[in-house]
Amino acid sequence: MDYQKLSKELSYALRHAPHEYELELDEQGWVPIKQLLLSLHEQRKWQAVTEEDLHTMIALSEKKRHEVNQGKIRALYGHSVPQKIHKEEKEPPAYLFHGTPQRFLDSILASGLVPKGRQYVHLSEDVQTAQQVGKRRDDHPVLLRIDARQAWQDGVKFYHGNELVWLADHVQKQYISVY
Ligand code: HQG
Repeated sequence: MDYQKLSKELSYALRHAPHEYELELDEQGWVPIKQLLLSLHEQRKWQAVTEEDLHTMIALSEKKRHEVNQGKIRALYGHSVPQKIHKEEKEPPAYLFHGTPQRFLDSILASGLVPKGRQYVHLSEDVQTAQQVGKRRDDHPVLLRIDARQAWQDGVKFYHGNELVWLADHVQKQYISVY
C-alpha cells in the first residue's frame, strides 16, 4: 500500500472535493469512515483499503493531516470546500511564522495574509515548518513572523489545526514582519 498516495487522495477528498466521493462533511469536517471506504473501493487502486490502513497512514505521515475518532475521519486543515469548516478558537503562542514565495511579499505587506483559495490563512508554530511550507513554491522563500499574541489581544481569532499548524481568518499587515 502506498500510504503517501492514500494520504494525498484523502486530502483531496476531505479538503477540496467531498462531492466527487459522495461524501458529506459535517460542520467540523468529519465523515464516517465506512462511507469513505465504500467510495474508495470503487476505484481499482483502493479496492483493498481497510480502516486499519487509515490508522497506519496517519501513523506513518510526517505531518498530522488527518484525524480519526469514533468511526469518523477528517482533514485537520487545508479546506477549500464552500461550506465553512468550524475550527476551535484557541489562544496562539506569542509568535507564529509563515513561509511564502518572494513574489507574494509586496502584496502581503500591503494587504496582510488572506486565505486565498483556502478557508483559513495557515500559520506555522516553528520556523522550520514555515520554511518547508514556503519551499513548496520557492527555493528561497521569505519567512514572516506574526505577532500572534498582540493580534489575539486585539481580537483577531486564531484556531488550532494540529500541533504545528495554526489557522486564522485574516492577519492584518501591522502584525507581520519579515523574519
Ligand atoms: C499567499 C500545506 C499575495 C500565502 C502547507 C501562500 C500548509 C498571499 C498562498 C498548508 C496573500 C496560499 C497551507 C496576499 C497570502 N497576497 N499572496 N495578501 N496572503 N498569500 O497553499 O500557507 O502539506 O493556500 O503566503 O504545508 O502555502 O498540504 O497556503 O503562499 O500547511 O498538508 O497565498 O498546505 O499542507 O497558498 O499552505 P496555500 P500555504 P499539506
